[in-house]
Amino acid sequence: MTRLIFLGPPGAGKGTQAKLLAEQLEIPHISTGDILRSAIAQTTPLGQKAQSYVEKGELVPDELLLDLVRERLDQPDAQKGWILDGFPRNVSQATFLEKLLQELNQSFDYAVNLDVPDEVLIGRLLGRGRQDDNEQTIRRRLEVYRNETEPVIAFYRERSSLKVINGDRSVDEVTQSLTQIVAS
Ligand code: B4P
Repeated sequence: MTRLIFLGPPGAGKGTQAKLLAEQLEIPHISTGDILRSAIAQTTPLGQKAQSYVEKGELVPDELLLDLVRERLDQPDAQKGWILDGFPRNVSQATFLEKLLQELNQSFDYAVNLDVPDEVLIGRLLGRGRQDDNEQTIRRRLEVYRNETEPVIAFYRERSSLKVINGDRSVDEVTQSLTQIVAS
């Protein structure tokens, strides 16, 4: 049973790696970014509330995400493992997740931080060209990452659950490192 939390700055390759690994391990890839983008595309009530935050590179308010993550991790397919990609994004989400996993009687193996220098991140995101990948929004996302998400790395380090991987390598090389962590 594998349960992993993927951390890392925007463009670090969380989504790319989580998708590959989840397919390989036949477990769900749960991406809060994907859930929000799909809600925005379908103009659901969640999407309408989240859109302006995502477009500006801000974090969507916690109250829009917490119940959603609770329901998703309680689904039958999540009982055989999962990769959580993009959640938690701040310490309050990390604290929530810690309590939620206790409640659901689940644990996790590691929080994995994909480490990539800023200049590489900006190049990748501009190359991808998603709606929220313009230069101004990317800079804001990086700033939000430093202020809100980096403390989450310390949160997991203090709990001895953190693994750091160099994400500034080819997709295959990063996947290999992740596969080794899963096997360890
Ligand atoms: P996310 O969807 O989580 O996206 P991301 O951080 O931008 O990207 P990721 O790291 O997954 O990069 P990817 O693999 O795609 O968040 C988007 C927004 O949603 C946030 O700004 C926020 O507003 C909101 N949100 C999400 N979760 C939230 C939460 N919990 N709370 C509040 N708000 C939340 O890779 C990027 C590019 O790099 C791709 O083009 C890829 O092909 C390329 N790439 C990947 N790996 C590579 C490699 N090894 N070498 C070269 N290129 C590579």
